[in-house]
Amino acid sequence: WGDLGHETIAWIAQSYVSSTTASAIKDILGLTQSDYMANVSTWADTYRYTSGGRWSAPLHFIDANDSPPSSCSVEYSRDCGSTGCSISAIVNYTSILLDDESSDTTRYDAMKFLIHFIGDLHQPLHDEALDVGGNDINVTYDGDHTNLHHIWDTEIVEQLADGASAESFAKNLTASIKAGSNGWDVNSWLDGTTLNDTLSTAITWAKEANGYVCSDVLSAGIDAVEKGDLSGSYYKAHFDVARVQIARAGYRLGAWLNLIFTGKT
Ligand code: DCM
Ligand code: DCM
Ligand code: DCM
Ligand code: ZN
Ligand code: ZN
Repeated sequence: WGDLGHETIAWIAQSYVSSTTASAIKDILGLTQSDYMANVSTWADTYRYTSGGRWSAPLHFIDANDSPPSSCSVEYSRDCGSTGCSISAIVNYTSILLDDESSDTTRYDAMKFLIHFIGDLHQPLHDEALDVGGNDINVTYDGDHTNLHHIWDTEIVEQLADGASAESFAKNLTASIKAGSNGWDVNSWLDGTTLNDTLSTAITWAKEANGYVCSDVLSAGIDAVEKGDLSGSYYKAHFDVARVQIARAGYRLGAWLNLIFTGKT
């Protein structure tokens, strides 16, 4: 996701963390301000473009080697890669936060990475290898020439927020989560979420996101998205996927941090 997506996810998570969890996060980050999570949610995207941070670039995604739109799947051993992926990163940074022996600086980076990578894991094209996660699929959006990955990271999310700040977009989505609007079955959003098995939890979340590559993102194939302007009927047909995935990411990030710091969601 772009900045708006990551910041919105962080604001949603902030409304689901307990006061004990919030204090622990603020302590690790050394922040006291109201936007303590949103404030660090995009750091990982700046860091990966620095020479010292280039190692972390593969941790933003998992390249599922499936065949959309006919077949979608994520297989950790097939897809994670020798330099790591979003799933191995979530496992690693969760274990650092759970370990009493971790140093303050290790925990600081782990917190910033975890806030970002749980977000990215929910962007369907961050769970897809085809055409470099859609980066090599040229599309037009609102008259601009861009690529399919970018419109799912940014343009679709911005159209959805309709000029709202991340904080107010998050308020809107949090209200929908509480009301179970949009047909959202929120009671099922933590199915398979367990601190006893971070790997299987992250795989469950990745498979769900990857499934949307077949059902929505590329449901009509590559040729179909290379034609026309996707800010019209394509947006209308698929914006609900971006919306539910941002809502789920925020809700799960909050629950996950509660599990880490209090043992309960
Ligand atoms: N980005 C950046 N610097 C660049 C290129 C892109 O900060 N040289 C940002 C733009 C998007 C974000 O990276 O907001 C997308 O990354 P991801 O989806 O991994 O969060
Ligand atoms: N990306 C991805 N899968 C890949 C490569 C990149 O999901 N195999 C994502 C990371 C950024 C965006 O695509 O959000 C652009 O990446 P880069 O700046 O590395 O080209
Ligand atoms: N959902 C949505 N938009 C979609 C697919 C699903 O808003 N395109 C919501 C409605 C469902 C929930 O997510 O209650 C779970 O959907 P699924 O079973 O398709 O994952
Ligand atoms: Zn991206
Ligand atoms: Zn990222």
